[in-house]
Amino acid sequence: MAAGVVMGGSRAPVRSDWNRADADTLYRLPFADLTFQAQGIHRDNFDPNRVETASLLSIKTGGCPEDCGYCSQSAHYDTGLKATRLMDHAEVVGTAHRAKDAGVARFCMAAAWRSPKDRDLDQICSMITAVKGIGMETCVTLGMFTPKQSARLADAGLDFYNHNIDSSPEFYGKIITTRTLQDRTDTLAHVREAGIKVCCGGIIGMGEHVDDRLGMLVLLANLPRQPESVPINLWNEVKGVPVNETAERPDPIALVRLVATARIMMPKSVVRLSAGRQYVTDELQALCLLAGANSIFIGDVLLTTKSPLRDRDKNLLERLGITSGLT
Ligand code: SAM
Ligand code: DTB
Ligand code: SF4
Repeated sequence: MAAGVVMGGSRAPVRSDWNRADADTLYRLPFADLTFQAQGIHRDNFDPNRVETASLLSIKTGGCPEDCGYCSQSAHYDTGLKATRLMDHAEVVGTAHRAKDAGVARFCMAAAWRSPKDRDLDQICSMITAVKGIGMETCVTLGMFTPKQSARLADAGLDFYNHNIDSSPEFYGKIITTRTLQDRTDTLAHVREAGIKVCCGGIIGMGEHVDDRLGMLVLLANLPRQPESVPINLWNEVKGVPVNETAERPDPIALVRLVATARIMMPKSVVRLSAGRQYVTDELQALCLLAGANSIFIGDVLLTTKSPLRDRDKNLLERLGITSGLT
């Protein structure tokens, strides 16, 4: 097969033997060839006129023992964020109800933990069961955990677990020292063993090189099974964290190239434009959607930082003729 050419088709096998040279060849194709190929693969596997929606809630904010250099919630940095305790069950379910009424499909609950304690898990499991009970897809992101803990989440009815690898193996150690990438992939394996779907992606714009972004895609695409959901976050500016010193907003065309490359390498995964969309123009979002992105977070706050207003998203999707279920 010629360099940069990948077979499409919904029945084409999903490759798990990607290397950086393959990813780089795709990424550097002439823009029209790259986006045409990505759009073809997208159409083979998804409705190109549909975007999935998810909303986020920080159920336990700040005071995190991990030292992730990009995060407002790490206790290692002075970001001015006030730490909170685990949110009350009724408040979580009430927020999920409002998201459901607004037409959002998935509710993602996030906690600033290195890993959950068993007694916290009791409360989380009852939140999952309640949110599932109102007819929403459920996702949680709680840090690392054991096979036994993942089985409990599965029993509670959890659909997705979000656990990002965040960057390339080389860059990982430059932004986080309190855990390793191996810790991360171990938890992903526990999630899979419990039969929970995986949501795993990363952040760009922290000062990493294009090669790190491609290294991250290679790692994701070569996991024993590709993640069902791949969030691509643009680093959301946070004062007081180390990444503030190195961050560089990615070139808009580089973002589209990365989305298209992700779409081609992971043809059946939902690719989510996640944090940082407030920095992105409507035109650039439209290009990313054409290149194969098909999910967004809805709501004016993500966990601790901003996102575009829901009305702006609704208006953009309407102008593009994209169905999302938003009311
Ligand atoms: N503590 C858990 C963990 O790290 O797995 C769950 C919550 S953590 C906030 C979830 C993800 O949010 C991180 O893996 C990272 O990809 C993303 N994230 C955190 N801070 C961010 C920022 N300032 N901009 C963009 N993404 C960010
Ligand atoms: C993901 O990849 N992005 C979301 C979700 N998974 C949990 C989180 C984005 C956080 C942005 C920074 C903040 O708001 O604190
Ligand atoms: Fe803690 Fe997660 Fe933030 Fe890292 S990304 S500091 S683990 S909340």
